[in-house]
Amino acid sequence: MVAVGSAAVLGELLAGFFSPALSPVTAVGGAVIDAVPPGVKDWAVALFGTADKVALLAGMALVIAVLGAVAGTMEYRRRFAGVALVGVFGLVGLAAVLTRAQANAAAVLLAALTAAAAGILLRLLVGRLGNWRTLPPEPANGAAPARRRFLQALAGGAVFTVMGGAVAAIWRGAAAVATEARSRITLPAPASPAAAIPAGAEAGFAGMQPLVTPNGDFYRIDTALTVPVVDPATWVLKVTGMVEREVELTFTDLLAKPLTERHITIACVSNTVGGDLIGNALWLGWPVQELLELAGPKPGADMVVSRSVDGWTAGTPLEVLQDGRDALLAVGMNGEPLPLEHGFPVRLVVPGLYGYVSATKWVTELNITKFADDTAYWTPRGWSERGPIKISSRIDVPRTGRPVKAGTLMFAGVAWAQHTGIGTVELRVNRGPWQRTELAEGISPDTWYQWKLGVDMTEGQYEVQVRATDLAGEVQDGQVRPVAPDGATGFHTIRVDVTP
Ligand SMILES: Nc1nc2c(c(=O)[nH]1)N[C@H]1C(S)=C(S)[C@@H](COP(=O)(O)O)O[C@H]1N2
Ligand SMILES: [Mo]
Repeated sequence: MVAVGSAAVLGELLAGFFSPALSPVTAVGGAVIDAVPPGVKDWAVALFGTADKVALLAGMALVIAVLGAVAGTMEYRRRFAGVALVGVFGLVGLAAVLTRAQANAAAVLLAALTAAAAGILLRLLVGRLGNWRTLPPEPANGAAPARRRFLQALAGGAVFTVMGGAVAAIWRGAAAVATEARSRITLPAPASPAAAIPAGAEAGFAGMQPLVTPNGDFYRIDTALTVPVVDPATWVLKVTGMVEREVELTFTDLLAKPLTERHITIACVSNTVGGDLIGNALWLGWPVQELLELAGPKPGADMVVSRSVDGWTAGTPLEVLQDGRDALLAVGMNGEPLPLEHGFPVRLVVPGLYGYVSATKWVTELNITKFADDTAYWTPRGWSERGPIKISSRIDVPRTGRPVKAGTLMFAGVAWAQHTGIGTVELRVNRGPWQRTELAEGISPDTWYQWKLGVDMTEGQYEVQVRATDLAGEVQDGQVRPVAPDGATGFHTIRVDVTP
């Protein structure tokens, strides 16, 4: 029981640390909830009422304890018999994780790790128990007696299970408050709905990413070791600093505002050429400009430092937030309240700026100030004060290094120049002439655009590059530069092996 309990607690602690969505216990519990017939569910709700989830968790703890006891007895009788039983349960757990909507590689890895830890700890503890029975009571070489070594390991595991379990439970409880609150939120209809996605904006090739990135696949970047948990009931946003009037806004205030809904592609400054730290979502939020009008920035102010509940900050040029673009105080992402990892309950989204200077998640303060007087989180750490997104493009199809058959090869990918929009995308083979690709109609200049081109190719090895030009006529920079201090440049280059 100690071995299996320690492993389960370890899994929960790791999940608490990285993301509540990774919890193996939550995944298995969720799978149980989905799997039980409606009759049993009704019965459980009738019996336990709102304590039904606690009852389920207690039930799972009981199953884990019984599993541990049985596996321990088997392992003591026959080496690896108990480990095998734990392995079988581990596989069942893995299957449960795979049925979850949030299932991803990290969740599967964590579940596998938990099961492996259970098996290893079981063997270790039972091994020591066996030594106690077989080794002489007082070893001649002066080592600790086997009995004491077993009891020490057992006590250590038990203490870890209890103390770690308490920490994990507190973490889970905090995350549960936000998760519950999130599930009760009904987002208002936008006063200004997003334009319909033009037919043909999505090429739909295998291997391409969808035009609108599902929340579960959206890249996540932040400095938060554990996802900040914010209860919308107590959330407030303060507008402070160089303003005529300080403003305080609650979540209820915010939802009552006329909201705007827009597709906006956000990107990370750490995205390497050809990388995937970029995603496009349908955001719902209140224009930051309207909030700024309420506060009335004083003359001389030129920066808005947005602060997260965990202290992280971004510095955004004030003029960018006032020039009429759809900079949003966002509450919704793809038709749902923001996921916890993406800033629940409120974050900023600013078309045209890298995330580190604009996209503050779990935002709680906007301080109106001057670039000369303040610096945001990443500025003293080697990143530029200003972070406009650079024109960029990517080849998604075919994948680099994967052999393809000679004939007409389809190339496809995305290009972005947020807030200006993409004018043309061109491809070149072996540094030959640039060939114009077929550019899909974009959703708006604030999003990425898809492109494609068929090229006749015979057997051989080729280097293929892509470059974009924005609607203002500016051509993507081909000079290879690293991500620091203000975003990578260079053409995405792939190698294509054409077989006969
Ligand atoms: N609170 C907070 N907000 C943050 C960050 C952070 O570290 N902390 N990182 C920013 C960076 S660098 C990026 S690229 C975007 C990523 O947003 P996403 O995780 O929703 O994709 O969030 C921004 N907002
Ligand atoms: Mo970023």
